Amino acid sequence: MAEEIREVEEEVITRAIIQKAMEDWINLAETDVAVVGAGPSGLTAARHLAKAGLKTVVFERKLSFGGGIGGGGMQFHKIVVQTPADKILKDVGCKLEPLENGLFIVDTADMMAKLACGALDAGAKIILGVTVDDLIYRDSPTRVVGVVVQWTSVIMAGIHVDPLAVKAKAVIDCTGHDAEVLAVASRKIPELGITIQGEKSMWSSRAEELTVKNTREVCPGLFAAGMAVAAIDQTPRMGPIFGGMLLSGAKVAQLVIEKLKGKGAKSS
Ligand code: 48H
Repeated sequence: MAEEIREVEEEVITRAIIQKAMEDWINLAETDVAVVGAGPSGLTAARHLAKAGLKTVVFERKLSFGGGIGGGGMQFHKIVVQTPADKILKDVGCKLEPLENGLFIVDTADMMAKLACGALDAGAKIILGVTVDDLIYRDSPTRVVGVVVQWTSVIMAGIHVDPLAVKAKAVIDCTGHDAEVLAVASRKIPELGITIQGEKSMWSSRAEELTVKNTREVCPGLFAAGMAVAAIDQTPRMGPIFGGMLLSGAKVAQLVIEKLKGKGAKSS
C-alpha cells in the first residue's frame, strides 16, 4: 500500500522557510568569495573555489542558472566546447559528443544542470533572484571589499528600497557581456581607473585565447572572468563556443585561491 501523504500546517512551512533562509543570509553576510552571475564562468569558478574550501556564494539576478548557455547557438539547443575545456565538463558528468580536431558538442540543458550541480555539490551556495547593483570599498589602498545586493523583483518594480551588503575577500564579475560589476566600479569608484570599452566583433579562436589569457584581478579585491573580460579589454566575441568561459572560470578560481590561501594552494 502507498504511504499516506503527510498533513502539514501552513505556518510550519512559513516558519521553516524564513528561519532557514535567514540562517543562510546571516552566515553569508561575511564570505570568502562573492561570485556575481551563475553563467558558465561563474558556476565553474564557484565549483573550484568551494572545492578548495573557500566559502563561496553566487548571486544570480534571474530565478534560473546557466546564463547564456540556455540560448545555445541562435536557440538551437547545442553548443561547442574544445579541448582542454572538455575535462571541466566531464568532471561534472556532462555528456559530450566528439566532433573533429578536439571539438565536442554538448546539449545546453545538460550543461546548465551539471555545472550548477557541480558548484552546489562542491559546497557553493547559489542565491537566485538577487542582483548585485553596487560594491563596498575601502581606501589606502583603494580596494573592493564586498557587494551590495537587492532583490531583482524590487529593482524591476522600480521602488526605492535600501539594499543590504555582503563582505567578501574577493568579488568576481561573471556577469557576461555587460560586465555589470566592473561597470559599477568604473562609474562609482573612479580612483580604480577601470574603463569598459565593450567587446569587439567575432573571431572565435582569438576570442577564446584572449579571454582566458586576460582573466585576472582587475583591481584589488575585484576579479573578472568570462565575457566580462572581453568587455573590459575590447577583445573579440566568440559566438556559441564555450571552452573559454569554462577555462576562464577555472583560472579565476585558481587566482583567488592563490591570493586567499597562498601560492601553491589548489582546488582539490
Ligand atoms: C547578479 C547578474 C548581474 C548582476 C548579470 O552571460 P553569462 O552566461 O556570462 P559568462 O561570461 O559566464 O558566459 C558568457 C556566455 O554565456 C556568452 O554569452 C558567450 C560565450 N557569448 C559569445 C558571443 O559571441 O555572444 O552569465 C551571466 C549571468 C547571467 O545569468 C545574468 O543573469 C547574471 O550573470 N547577471 N547577476 N547581479 N548585476 N548581471
